[in-house]
Amino acid sequence: MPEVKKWSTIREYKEILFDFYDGLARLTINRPRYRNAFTPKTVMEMSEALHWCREAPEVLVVALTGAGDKAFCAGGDQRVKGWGGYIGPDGVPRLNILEVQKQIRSLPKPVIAMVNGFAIGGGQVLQLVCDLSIASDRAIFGQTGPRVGSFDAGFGASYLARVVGQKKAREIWFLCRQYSAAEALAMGLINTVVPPDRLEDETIAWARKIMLHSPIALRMIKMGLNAELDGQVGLQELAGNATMLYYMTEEAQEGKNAFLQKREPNFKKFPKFP
Ligand code: S0N
Repeated sequence: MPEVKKWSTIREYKEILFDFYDGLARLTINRPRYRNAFTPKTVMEMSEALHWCREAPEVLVVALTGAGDKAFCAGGDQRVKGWGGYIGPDGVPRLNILEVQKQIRSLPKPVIAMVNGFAIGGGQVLQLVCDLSIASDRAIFGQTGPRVGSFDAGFGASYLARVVGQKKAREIWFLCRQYSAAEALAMGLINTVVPPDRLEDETIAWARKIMLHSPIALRMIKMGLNAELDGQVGLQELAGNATMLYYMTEEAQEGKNAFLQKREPNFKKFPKFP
């Protein structure tokens, strides 16, 4: 019997869908008319949803996808691109997708890109910064920046090069070609390829497998994998997680308790591992 999935809406938004099922939060860019290109408003909604995922203990894994069967995301909406960035309803030019990229990397839970179609431009970078990528065999990947007057020289270039190698990253950006899911898999850009009708089930299966594992081990390994690439910020994230673990020890509690009880701390009683 095929599993009946009862996705429940977490919150209503204008340009994204945000729902939950069995430990998995699903964030869907919901602009299929424009191949799920994002506007500043889409990005603000994504950012709020990701923040919610960070806070919610019931969310163990996050999936990012696009509405419909044609596109994951076609990058920034070129129709609202103005001087200095993408112009939202407030008239302010923004490149706020960069904040969302950082949020995905610092979220202490695995994020899986469920790539159902075109992942182009900033959409390709979005799938890239996710921890894992599962693609439909109809998915297409590529950058268009140099053709349409934009570029992402941050994660979109340097992290891409770490993932697929310098030569391939330069090819992707300089030639602005499109690559099939099979080609993306061969270059290590994604983790697996499935038929379109298997995409959701496969993502849920991967998420469930992850959910069996220690959340703290997962967050520490994610931060460790990021740390070297993200420089001081990566180190700060890793250190912050280490601090959280330290605060869970009696040794850390002893320091705080001694201060509050106006006595000298006794750290001698704690084990010293080699
Ligand atoms: C995705 C493509 C290949 C799909 O082709 P297909 O299936 O033939 O559909 P189309 O007929 O082309 O599209 C259907 C309708 O959707 C509209 N549309 C598609 N993509 C966009 C888009 N990005 N913006 C606005 N509209 C879009 C089409 O116009 C069409 O509408 P109608 O029916 O009215 O004609 C193909 O659509 C395609 O190539 N799309 C453009 C992809 C692209 O160039 N994206 C932008 C690339 N740049 C970025 O994403 C940069 C953003 C960014 O992340 C960033 C990061 C760091 C620093 C700077 C930036 C930055 O913003 O510059």
